[in-house]
Amino acid sequence: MARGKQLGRRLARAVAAGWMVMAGAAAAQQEPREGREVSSDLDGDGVAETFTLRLTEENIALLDVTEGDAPVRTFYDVAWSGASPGTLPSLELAPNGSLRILSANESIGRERWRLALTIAYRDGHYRVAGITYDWYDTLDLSAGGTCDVNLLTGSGTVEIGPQRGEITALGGAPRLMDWRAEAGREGAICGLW
Ligand SMILES: [Ca+2]
Repeated sequence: MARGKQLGRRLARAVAAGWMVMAGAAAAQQEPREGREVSSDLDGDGVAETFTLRLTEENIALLDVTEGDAPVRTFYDVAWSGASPGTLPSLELAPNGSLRILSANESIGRERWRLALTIAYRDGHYRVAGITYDWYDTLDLSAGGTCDVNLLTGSGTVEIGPQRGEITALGGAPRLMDWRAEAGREGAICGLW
């Protein structure tokens, strides 16, 4: 019952934050291809951009974008980065060619998590088109959950323990230039904090 109350509180907060909550269905998962550098023509001009993840000493990851030999842009703080295996961010391409920025803590403390940002190009900007956030507690296996939201359509699901809720995200897909990993925006989107 504690899990149900916990989910209820979280979903109530999601409603308070301007989200709609309904009984829900599953979201599709995508198969990864990992790396620190990937190429894809996200802006659709016929030439693939190269996306390179750069780790800093400040525990943040930068994303360099180039096309041909020309720099396009650097995005700052696109992902949290630790210093040990299980905490290092990476890039992959989704089957449809979208970029995914992966970060995680799978090695430190009991509160573990994984976050995938799906990046797409819409209306002249690289945008966070979707998020998938998973969390678990190594000492309390019932405390985990998953949240998957398509920010282009606004539809998503939150699962906590055996319970599932469908959420609708308002506000659209934020520009990647406005995203800051340290802000923990995924939790707000998912109604978790
Ligand atoms: Ca291009």
